[in-house]
Amino acid sequence: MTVDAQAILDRCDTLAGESSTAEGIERVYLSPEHSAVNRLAAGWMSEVGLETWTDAAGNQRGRLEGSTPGLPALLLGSHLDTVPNAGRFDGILGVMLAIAVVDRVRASGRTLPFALEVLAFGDEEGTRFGTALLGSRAVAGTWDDAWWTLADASETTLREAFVAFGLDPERVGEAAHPAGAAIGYLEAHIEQGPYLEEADRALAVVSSIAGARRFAMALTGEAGHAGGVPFHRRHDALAGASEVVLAVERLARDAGCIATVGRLQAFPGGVNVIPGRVEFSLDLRGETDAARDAVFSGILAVAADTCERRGLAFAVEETHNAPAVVADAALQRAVRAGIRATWDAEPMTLFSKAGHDAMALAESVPWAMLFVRNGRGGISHHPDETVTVEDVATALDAFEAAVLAVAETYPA
Ligand code: HGY
Ligand code: MN
Ligand code: MN
Repeated sequence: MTVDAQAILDRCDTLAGESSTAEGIERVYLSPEHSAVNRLAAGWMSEVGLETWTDAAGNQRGRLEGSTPGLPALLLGSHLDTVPNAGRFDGILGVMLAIAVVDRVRASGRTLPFALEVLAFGDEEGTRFGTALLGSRAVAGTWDDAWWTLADASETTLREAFVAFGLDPERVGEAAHPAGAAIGYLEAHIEQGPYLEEADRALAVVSSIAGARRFAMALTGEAGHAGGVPFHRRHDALAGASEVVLAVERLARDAGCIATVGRLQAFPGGVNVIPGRVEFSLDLRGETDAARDAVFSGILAVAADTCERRGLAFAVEETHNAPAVVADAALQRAVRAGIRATWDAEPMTLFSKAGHDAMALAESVPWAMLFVRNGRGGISHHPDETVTVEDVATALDAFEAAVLAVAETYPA
């Protein structure tokens, strides 16, 4: 009996129990919870015949040889880390589907013209250190040593977190797959949007992923007495930031991009004190980098004008930048073939405004993605994230058929 859809959902529930918070799910890179889910994933990988290891960046990996040992691998995977108060399927479902596909291939007795590698990435979200895709960028060979000094909320640096997790920072490069060692990357992921549900479809192939940039912004004015300082003498950083936040929404919407201020803090934070400083985040995405960057220029112009009028100072630091990427045409065809194998004759295609590890892998290998319907309005980064066992079963059939479709056309 191979790993079926119900077993996949049960495993997502098991992993949901590995959280740093008593309420909700939060699991960040290089945490004890990350270590725990790596162990669980390694066990399930071993059960289906994968040789497992934790790589030099803390990703949990498994490999099943092809027709002869040492062949280049088709990579299958997603991530096991989460945002705060997460759902139980974002990333996790893709890793569990990848393991189940390997189980099906092995149980069928087929040997493929390539190896299969399952990758459970440790940091897609960037929740702990702000910069995202750290695990998958290590595998893609695009690690940036400037990241070592990134610090989390407790001032622990990435370098210190590596050592505490049992990793050697000097060896992070060993996580990268050597040139020619991977033929491509396929990722199955819950759709983080409403479009499959609206179309009453279970699956879609992803055409491209939005380019994303993240920033830490700050406005500095002058704290003061909430009663004693008349309006004309104020330099209220929160009133200024509020103008900028509304401009973020307006400019992104007008340009067909999407932007979010997810975190904002006013200092000193007294209810009877005019905020002297506000720090806030900006998450900005666009189908093209040019459209996204034009919105950013507009936001900077509004910030400059607001600061001029209100006597504020403005500071901005970029914390993440991942270019828009287009899925490989041949691998998209394989995913479409997989979807057709589930009696969906006209596979739906979606552009992903959500970021994925595929953006990092795109730097080194061709990629494609399979989206799985997310019930309840497509809500994600939220406990109400939902998939049905029927859709997971359909996704498993499609993902397996997509892998076999790659095998039929390989080497291209
Ligand atoms: O933010 C994103 O789009 C992804 O879920 N990390
Ligand atoms: Mn996410
Ligand atoms: Mn994700």
